[in-house]
Amino acid sequence: MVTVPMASSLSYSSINSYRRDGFVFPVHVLTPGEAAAYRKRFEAYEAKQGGWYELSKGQKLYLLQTWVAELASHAKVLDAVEGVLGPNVMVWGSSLFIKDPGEGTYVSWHQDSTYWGLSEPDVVTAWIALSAATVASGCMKMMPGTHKWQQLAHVDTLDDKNLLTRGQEIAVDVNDDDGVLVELQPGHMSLHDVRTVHASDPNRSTDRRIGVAVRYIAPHVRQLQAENDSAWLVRGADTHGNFIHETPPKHDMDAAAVAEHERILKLRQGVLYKGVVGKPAHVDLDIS
Ligand SMILES: O=C(O)CCC(=O)C(=O)O
Repeated sequence: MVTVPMASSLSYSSINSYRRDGFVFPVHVLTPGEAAAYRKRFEAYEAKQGGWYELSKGQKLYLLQTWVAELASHAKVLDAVEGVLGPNVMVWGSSLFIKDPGEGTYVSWHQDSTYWGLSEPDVVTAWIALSAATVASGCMKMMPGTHKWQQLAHVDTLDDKNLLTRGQEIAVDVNDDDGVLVELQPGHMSLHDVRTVHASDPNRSTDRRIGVAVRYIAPHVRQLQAENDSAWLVRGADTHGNFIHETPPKHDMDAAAVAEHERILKLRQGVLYKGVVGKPAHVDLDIS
């Protein structure tokens, strides 16, 4: 039995599931109409930008795009995150996970913690669906209980169909059939622990699969691989001062935000690609 933090919207049984399995879903955070409006804003950004894949796989877009900042600090998202992380919550990162029908992109079995350089597993991802994530469209698959394992060894595949930064894959065999299929309707989200082993298959449906993954940390977490890491305080207080504070943009792509995003992304890429052999084609910044 666990106690539910006062402000959390998650029930006892949802928090128990998260603690037992390392993930919980579906959590209803947006109405279908709100999800459709966010999708429209994403697709307008994409059209203007010439593709979401630019700007390093859409990492930390909450520093450039107000719609991502709104999602990352959305009260309903934070009410649920608080249930598993506690009252003080910082956004450490965000990524877009888009799979277009027929393009064959996928995500290999991995633990998020592998290259993030973070000191503790008090890190949770909110994966917010802006279109239907189904078995056909390649929803995520989670291995229950694997968040209790230690950090596993991974190999970098650098496969360009793999949506992960280094195409990293766990170096142990898992039985695909043991994975729980995390199907989500637009406006629903899942929460998963930074050590939970997960993956996803290619999109074989006729619509795009659009997910916004926001990475939240508790303030006592530290960055072990870099001097100057940064995060955005979205709830409660920064009780430890381990991260430089970020601020979201006033307007989409405002000039100061673009410069700051580039500076911060370069530091972050130094962490995510540390020790990688061969620079992946999608890394658009000089990380040397
Ligand atoms: O979107 C996917 O299929 C995988 C996402 C993922 O690996 C993550 O959010 O940690």
